Amino acid sequence: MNHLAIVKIRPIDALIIVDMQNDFMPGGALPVENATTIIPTINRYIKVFEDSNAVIVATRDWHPPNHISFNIRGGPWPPHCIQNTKGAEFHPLLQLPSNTVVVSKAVDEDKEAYSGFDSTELASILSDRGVKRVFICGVATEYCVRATAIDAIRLGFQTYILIDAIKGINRMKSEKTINELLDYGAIMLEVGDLKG
Ligand code: VGL
Ligand code: ZN
Repeated sequence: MNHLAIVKIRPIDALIIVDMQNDFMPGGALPVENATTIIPTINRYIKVFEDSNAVIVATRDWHPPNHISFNIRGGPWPPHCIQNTKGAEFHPLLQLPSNTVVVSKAVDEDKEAYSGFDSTELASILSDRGVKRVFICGVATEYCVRATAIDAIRLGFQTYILIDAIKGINRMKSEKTINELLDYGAIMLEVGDLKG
């Protein structure tokens, strides 16, 4: 961001695209305002990581119809990202390569899971591939991006937040999240800071 450094992407880096699903886009069941505006930038990141033979992960919220986070069960959210529905599909303009690692989370009807690492194979997939650094983008900044980043840091990955490719639900909470993640040791990057 300060253009003090250019980060060169290597095969042992991973791009983690968080929850870029129809239900989180404008018109969806749980829309994040302006979420589609980050898609062209995410596609630029995808191109850089693909050209560098790096790992590309897409997480998805993948709830059963009676998930504990839904209002009908006393949770905070309207029903969203229900398994095998249109709303749970990735946005059609997202240019995911065919070898993208898709990680489904919050699949247990009695357990909320905001982090892509929570009860998934993500940590072992990354360590199997020798990944040391993760680069996180997607939605929502203060929920699933936040939780995924905190877990990544705790697991020992050098963690970069792609600041021009995240969107939050609440602006103040999102800003607070950025400061919190900086305190935890995350590094903020934008697409111009990367080199393929
Ligand atoms: C998310 C709210 C509910 C997210 C998922 O992807 O940030 N937010 N479920
Ligand atoms: Zn959810």
